[in-house]
Amino acid sequence: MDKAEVATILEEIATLLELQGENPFRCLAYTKAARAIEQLEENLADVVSEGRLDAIPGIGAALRDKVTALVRDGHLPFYDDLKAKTPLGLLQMLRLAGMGPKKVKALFDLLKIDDLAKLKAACEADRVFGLKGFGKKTQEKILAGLAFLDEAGERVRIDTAQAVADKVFAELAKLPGVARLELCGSLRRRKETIKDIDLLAVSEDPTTLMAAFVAMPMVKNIVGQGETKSSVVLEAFDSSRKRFFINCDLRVVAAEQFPFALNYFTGSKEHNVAMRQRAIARGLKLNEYELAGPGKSVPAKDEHELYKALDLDYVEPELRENTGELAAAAEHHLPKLVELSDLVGTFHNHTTWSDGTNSVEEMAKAAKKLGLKYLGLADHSPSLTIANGLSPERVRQQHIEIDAVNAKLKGMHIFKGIECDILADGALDYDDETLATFDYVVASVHSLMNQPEAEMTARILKAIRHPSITMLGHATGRILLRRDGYKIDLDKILKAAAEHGTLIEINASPHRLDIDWIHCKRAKALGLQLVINPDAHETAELANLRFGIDVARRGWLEKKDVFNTQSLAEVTAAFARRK
Ligand code: DGT
Ligand code: CA
Ligand code: ZN
Repeated sequence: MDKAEVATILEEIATLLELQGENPFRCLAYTKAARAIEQLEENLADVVSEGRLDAIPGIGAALRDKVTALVRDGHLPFYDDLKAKTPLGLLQMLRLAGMGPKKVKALFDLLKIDDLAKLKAACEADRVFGLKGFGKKTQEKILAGLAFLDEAGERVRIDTAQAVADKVFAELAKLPGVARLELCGSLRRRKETIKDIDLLAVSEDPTTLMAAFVAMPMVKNIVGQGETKSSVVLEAFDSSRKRFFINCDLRVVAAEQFPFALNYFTGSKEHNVAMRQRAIARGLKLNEYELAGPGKSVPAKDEHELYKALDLDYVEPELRENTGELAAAAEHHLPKLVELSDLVGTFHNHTTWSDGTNSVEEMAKAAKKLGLKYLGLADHSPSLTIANGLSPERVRQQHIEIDAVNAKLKGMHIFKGIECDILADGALDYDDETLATFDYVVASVHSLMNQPEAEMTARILKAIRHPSITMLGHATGRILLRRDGYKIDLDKILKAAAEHGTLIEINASPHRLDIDWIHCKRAKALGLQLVINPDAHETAELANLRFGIDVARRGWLEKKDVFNTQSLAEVTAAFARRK
């Protein structure tokens, strides 16, 4: 385990101990130790192996042994026991805004509340208000938090779900006798948010597989365990170290059923219904186990053969939303979807010049390592003061640095870009003279996001028509599971972009995925090109390009529809033409 993981667990222990009503000083010791480990400048594994943990202030003998166990063995029985004896309901209550361990414990001690349903009932009956430490406001806040959970249906972002699924695969793929193991459901279709993880396996020994599945360390609750289906609640932490829970179902089928089950459990439900109707129209019956005609079963060794049996071309999982894919498959008109390996470079990225955490050179080297040939840097403009936006003078200095790195680096070209704010009235955040010094300009809205629709639409239209603008960044401004986009007439904006040759970004940050896949389809129909940008604020986030590819594929985009599949020479020429 690395520093961050150890620190997370120590903080967790502090929380769990507090829930148990442990003495505050003991809890605080874990919090302090977590901070000390997190701020350690050296490699934690080295400190442990050289026996120097004791030298860190705040780490005594007991903590030393626990940290050592975490680093060496990757787990700690003391923590596992603590987790196991804490009910799921209490942990779910902790996730509500404003609810710390003290409050959760008080509700449990005083009102015997140990799950969300009881909490809701108590708030509605006005029994929480009036307890020590609980005002009217707190009670309202709890109810609002519960309502939000209901509405969001406890979905998680695709990156969060993917990280959990990767761990499950690592646990199960190593088991003997597992012939197939595949992801199904929304995660296989690469939807932007995920309710639960669906897995499908073929195994010679389902009993052992199921036993291993429910015994995984991440399992918080076993919902059901059987030979053909088991269901568990997994506990994990997202990238901002917030605890979350996600259901995971594992089904085991016979090898000959696999293609049918894979197809069924991949969905979407609407796609399945359309498939079944098509089978019926051919006198066949399709379900999760087989395709069958009167008195005979129609075999398929994989999904390709299943589609073929229904006179269809193979439909990629990302397209299975019943938005015309079956008609296109029947007429051999399906798009050849863009792939991650088609991307040659990308344009919307930040460095330490504004609010990024890596330098120009570090970003360029990381991009090269990913196999890209060019990287566009687009730091923030002056009005974004909290993000340390660049004044015209700092723009000039940054350009000198970029020239120097470009002269040094082989096989990687850095483009000089900027993420220029679209001001409240649609004006840009630099004078024309400064704008002319960039290779390209990403225009984005970051302020006054609740303008009325007509005003916001006019504001963005004005920017799109500005001759210096190359692309529109995160067009709707949505943050997944947190806030809706600005009120805009997106269709008007897409039409204007088509008219002026402005590119539309697919912001590949898994927090945004903006514009949405459904709008990609519309943009493509209008003849627009899109550009996939990770909006990376650190080197690791360049890899978020893969989530942008997911959106593009769900939006039926081909290589030619994506601007940054072009070579360095082509992009250079395109920028020169625009100027
Ligand atoms: P999610 O979990 O909400 O992110 O989305 P999915 O698509 O993973 O939905 P889920 O987990 O409820 O079900 C997995 C797949 O199983 C779904 O995509 C299609 C199939 N399925 C589930 N329920 C039904 C149903 O009532 N009818 C049909 N035809 N298929 C279903
Ligand atoms: Ca699912
Ligand atoms: Zn931005």
